[in-house]
Amino acid sequence: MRVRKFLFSFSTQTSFYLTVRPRCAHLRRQGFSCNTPIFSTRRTLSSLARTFGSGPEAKKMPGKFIIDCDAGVDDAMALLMAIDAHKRQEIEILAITAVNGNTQVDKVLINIFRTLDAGGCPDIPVHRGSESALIMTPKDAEGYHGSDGFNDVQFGTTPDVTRVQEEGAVLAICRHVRENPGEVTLVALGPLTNVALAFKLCPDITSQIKEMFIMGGNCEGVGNVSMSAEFNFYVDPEAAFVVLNKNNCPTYIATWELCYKYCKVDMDWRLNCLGKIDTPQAKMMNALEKVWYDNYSFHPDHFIMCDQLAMAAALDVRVMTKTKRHWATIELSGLHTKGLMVMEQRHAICNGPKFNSNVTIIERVDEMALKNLLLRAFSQTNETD
Ligand SMILES: [Ca+2]
Repeated sequence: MRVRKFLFSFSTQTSFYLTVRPRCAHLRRQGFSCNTPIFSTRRTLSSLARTFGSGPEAKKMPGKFIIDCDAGVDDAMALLMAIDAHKRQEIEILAITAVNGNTQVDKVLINIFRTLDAGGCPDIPVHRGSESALIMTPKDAEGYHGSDGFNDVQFGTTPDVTRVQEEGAVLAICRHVRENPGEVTLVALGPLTNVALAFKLCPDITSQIKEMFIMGGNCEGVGNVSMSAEFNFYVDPEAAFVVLNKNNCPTYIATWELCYKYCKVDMDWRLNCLGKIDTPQAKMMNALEKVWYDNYSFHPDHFIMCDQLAMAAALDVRVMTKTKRHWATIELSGLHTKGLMVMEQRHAICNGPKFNSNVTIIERVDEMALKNLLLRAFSQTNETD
């Protein structure tokens, strides 16, 4: 790498300005296109950390989180990871917003509150969001998490849902971002309906969000709910289209291929290491996932995680060991391809002077770092409340 310009200013806000020589093979592998400068903003420090790997400088600074989810079994585990970081004061969860997806939004709320209670953080604000997709909610996408989103496991108790905030999810997202410009990390773990509505209602926030981490879509055309579409983008493709075409902040995506193909934590570790922890949150997750282990044989030796991967990347940038920038959008009308994430891959365009990426695809994760975050989340005690 040859650095043409390198300017430091050590005042209260360290600025960082750097221009990278085109055709730098190292940066190209990391996802920077030719002629793409690295920005001279505070955001630059985290993007440089992502580019140049591990080390003390790569550790993510404490941040303010909004988590939009359709809980969902894997959402619950991702929430527990965030709750653990919240209790350690590594992050501050400003709000959790519920969206229709794995189940109806009112059941999503119940699952969120059950997870907060198990994690020992019952007072984190929760907001009710959209109860349907922007245009049409597909009816053939439900059921993998049972009718209630938590595999219909009977717990014998019902969480107090009167805690739900009066303010709706979309307004809460807009308000928090505007009150904390440049500081909010938005982690989206369900269909992107709430986020798209927030972008439409308050377009100024698209450039005020610090960064987004999304679980959704696919990078190799492999689907799960249909032959070519991943669940979250399939349920509300128009919302995914709006978000990817309106976003104006670093946007990281954990695709379905990362989940089932490129992240391979073995089931033995899930059952006999993570599964042996005896805490309320571990017991809850074990009960939820046991339904799958007893009834499905899909990749029996492979513990497939989805929302956990996006959350892990948001909590610790060192989780992402390989990323690549792309310009991506969503197929909205294909008979067999509706909801497919389509990425520009034409060589002449991707390497042209006007190429501008809108997403960063997480291609590989550090499985040890991921395991450590899960162990922390399952082992947390409630004594630090
Ligand atoms: Ca989810």
